[in-house]
Amino acid sequence: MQISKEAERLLIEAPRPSNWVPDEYDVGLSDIMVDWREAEHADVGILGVPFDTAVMGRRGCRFGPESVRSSLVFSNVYDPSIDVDLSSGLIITDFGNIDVLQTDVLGTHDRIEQVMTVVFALGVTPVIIGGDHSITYPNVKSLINNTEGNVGVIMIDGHLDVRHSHHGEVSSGTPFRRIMEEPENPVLPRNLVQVGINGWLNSRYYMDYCREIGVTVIPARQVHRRGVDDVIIQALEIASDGTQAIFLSIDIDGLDMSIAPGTCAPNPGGLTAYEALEMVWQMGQHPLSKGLDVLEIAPSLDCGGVTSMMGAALIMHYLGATKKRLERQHD
Ligand SMILES: [Mn+2]
Repeated sequence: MQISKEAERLLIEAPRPSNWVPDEYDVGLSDIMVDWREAEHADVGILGVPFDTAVMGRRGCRFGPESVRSSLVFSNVYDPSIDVDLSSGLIITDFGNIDVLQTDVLGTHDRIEQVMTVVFALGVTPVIIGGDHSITYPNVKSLINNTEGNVGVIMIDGHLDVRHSHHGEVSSGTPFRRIMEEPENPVLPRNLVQVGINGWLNSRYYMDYCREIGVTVIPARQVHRRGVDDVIIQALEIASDGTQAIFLSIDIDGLDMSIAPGTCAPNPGGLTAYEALEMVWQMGQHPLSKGLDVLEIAPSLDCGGVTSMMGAALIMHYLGATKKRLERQHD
């Protein structure tokens, strides 16, 4: 694949994890990945964004791409629970990490937009490993740059992330207001769904704002009580209504703190592993699904690496779902 020199200059090769214990009958994700420079095409492209300057609380998610990648290497490419085998039929590459500016939030967002706009233009489905939640703005912006018509967004998060600012500046708490305030409104409030939002972590003021403009907020408690399948159907209906593309954004703090402790602001009562995996599996198969980011995993705050492993499992489920989606499109 050919990408512009400008975009290529902003990519840094990711280190290849080396702690794999070989078994001739195991196929790991790293065994099937292709080098994007040599491949004619890729279905999925992994990108790391090692950036956490926009986190106002406990930092550390700049090391997320490294730790999630080293969990990904332990992933076998077959999952009996969904009966998907990635060893054929899905071309996956790793573009490496975007060369971020830890001293400059908006400058970093510009760089992400430059690279991601090129990646979407190749027809690749990106899986972005963050990094803090501020980067969903350039991720979605890049999808908008490649979409005729509106874009729907489903986010999994403990927090609404629709703040005006932190001290007048863009932060990891502002991306969804920024997206909805883009000129010409390519992401309408009625096409934004927020799942996993939870108690004692949000302001009434911002909840009222979401209600007033028509954003759909589904707190984690509602997911537990209604059942995840019902929530998935509703979220996909809303995000696909009149849109041409759906972006899925996962802040790992949408998941319960027992399975995702390694993050800035953990979530007591958040989504279970099953609920989150099922959401990714079903939502990723939707014909409009165009990309995923998995954010806010901070290995320095983690316990035994479980949060990185959870992030890796969500990514694997999205890869499985993407394979199913593409198979259906080719039929
Ligand atoms: Mn968030």
